[in-house]
Amino acid sequence: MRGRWMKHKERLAEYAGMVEAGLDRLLPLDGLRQDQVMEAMRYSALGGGKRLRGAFMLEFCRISGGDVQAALPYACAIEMIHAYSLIHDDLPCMDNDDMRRGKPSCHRAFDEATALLAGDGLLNRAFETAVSEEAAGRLDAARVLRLTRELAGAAGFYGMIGGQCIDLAYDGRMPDLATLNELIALKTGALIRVACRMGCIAAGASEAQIAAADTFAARLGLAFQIRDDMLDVEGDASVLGKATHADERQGKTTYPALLGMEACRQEVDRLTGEAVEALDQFADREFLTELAWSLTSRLK
Ligand code: GRG
Repeated sequence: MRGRWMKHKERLAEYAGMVEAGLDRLLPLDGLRQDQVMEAMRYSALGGGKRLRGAFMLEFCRISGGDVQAALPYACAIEMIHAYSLIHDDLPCMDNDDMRRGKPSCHRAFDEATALLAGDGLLNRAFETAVSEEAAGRLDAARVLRLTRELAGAAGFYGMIGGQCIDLAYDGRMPDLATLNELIALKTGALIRVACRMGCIAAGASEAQIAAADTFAARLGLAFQIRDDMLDVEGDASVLGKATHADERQGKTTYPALLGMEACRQEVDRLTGEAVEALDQFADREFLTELAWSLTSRLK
């Protein structure tokens, strides 16, 4: 089991390397007057992060028989949106976190105004990338349209931003489990779901396969957030690259607070099992299966 995962780790590293190189190229420093913001965009988007969303997109594309190189700009676009959400999430008006990915958060390394603009810059650059000649030139127009529409929906009011809105609305109040599940399905789940869906869409997979990828990601997204909440309680800040006990300090309702740690552990396993079952639609599912199970005991 462990040996198999070591083999798959190499594929994850390969995908991460592809995304990193893509982001480096798509976020160039051109000697412009406004380069301070591009520096902040690069600071937050490059050199860190597990690249799980990008890897999910590329792997679903591969196992659906698609061209991984053609999907790469979209994987980079998803990671740009993820990086933007982390920059804004760390701002004093949101979670007010000083550390991210083992270094000062963007507004700490630069300043608040630059961090705000860097987040906005990454969000816009993601969509510029999605419809760029490089991306759109390799896929037919209907696929480009659907990929871009799905990405916009998942990042927006009906997706990730919607989740953040519900989160803010419950500041100082305790949501019940159903509300917390709904909030997390949007805030964390929407981007993970769209990454998996987009991999299938880029490859021209069947609607049944897109639905299966969606179910995999919805279950995994929830398990991922529960594990994230657990790491805030029992994780090591130096491994995590950010402060622990931040949820408690901010009075946030988390899964450990609602369920307790042991029930969280069981939920992570149960949801991951359900996620893996949904992969039945795909013949070549070993990497995603191993990756999903490895996330149940992740330390960062
Ligand atoms: C428009 C102000 C404004 C905000 C954008 C902030 C925001 C909307 C949404 C918050 C989204 C968010 C931070 C969700 C948390 C999801 C989560 C568990 C992130 C950590 O993901 P990892 O572990 O991170 O994959 P790495 O660093 O590995 O990429």
